[in-house]
Amino acid sequence: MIERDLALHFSDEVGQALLARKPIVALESTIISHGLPRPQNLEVAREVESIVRQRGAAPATIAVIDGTVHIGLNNSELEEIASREDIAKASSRDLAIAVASGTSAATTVAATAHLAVLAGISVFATGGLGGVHRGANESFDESADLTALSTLDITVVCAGVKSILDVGATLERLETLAIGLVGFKTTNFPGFYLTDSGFTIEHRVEDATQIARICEARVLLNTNHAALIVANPVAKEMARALHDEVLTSGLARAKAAGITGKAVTPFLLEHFHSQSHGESLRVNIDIIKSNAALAADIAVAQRV
Ligand code: PSU
Ligand code: MN
Repeated sequence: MIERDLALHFSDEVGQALLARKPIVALESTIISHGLPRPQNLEVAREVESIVRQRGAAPATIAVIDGTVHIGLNNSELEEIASREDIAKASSRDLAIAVASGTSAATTVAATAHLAVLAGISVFATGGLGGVHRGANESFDESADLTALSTLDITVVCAGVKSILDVGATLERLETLAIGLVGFKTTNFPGFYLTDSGFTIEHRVEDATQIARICEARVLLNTNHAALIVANPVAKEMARALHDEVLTSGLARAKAAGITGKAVTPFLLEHFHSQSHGESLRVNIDIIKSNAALAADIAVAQRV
């Protein structure tokens, strides 16, 4: 049998934090390689890691580089993920194929959460979750993020889901899959670029300590077989009129171009970035920084 520590390569920082039982925050890499434009992607990835450190936790950005799963990236590895042309987008089903063939891949929420749990990390910060796409009743396009999170004991901080998705259907699927959901200081489910997607959620939490106590109760009640999602709205949302206009044109363009499968989400994100004159990028960066800070606070608030 392959030992866990032989299958995974830990950065010095994360390896030491695991041994010392110090707080750790997992960070996804698809947002770096496929979600943000260059060169800001590398800058943001570094800033996010430093925010996690300032709050007292170790950042563990997760990716597959030349067939090796990395839990925590050093400076040059982070640069590779941000700038190499051969970085694929890997969901959990793609991981073994990338490892066995020696290729490189950034990990989605599904793949990052899977590897974080394997590595013994229980808090994860991302930007937006994947979900049910509009028209999914015909296309069957539902992100593997949802089914992955239905089987993983991890707390995921995100800014809700983007309005490129069918938000209502995504919330219904979260309920069916028994994935926990709390709003951070709100009961309005955030719509990523927008603070309010128009959908209400049941539970509101006020601080990181309260979330850490919920995590403990989940263990006691054995309801921690599925993830807990913390929906954290961005402080200053995107201008609504611009958002709606770019969303409409993006959906139309994706349809006209016949974009399907794993290319849909990166296509729509790129459309937002190129058509919103920097506004979607500003919001996206704010989101990932704020989610990383909250995730670090949750990791620090957990009693070991
Ligand atoms: N949503 C965003 N930004 C992102 C993603 C989703 O607002 O960067 C990325 C995440 O890595 C997520 C993935 O896990 O896209 C979902 O892709 P798909 O819809 O193909 O499952
Ligand atoms: Mn999809």
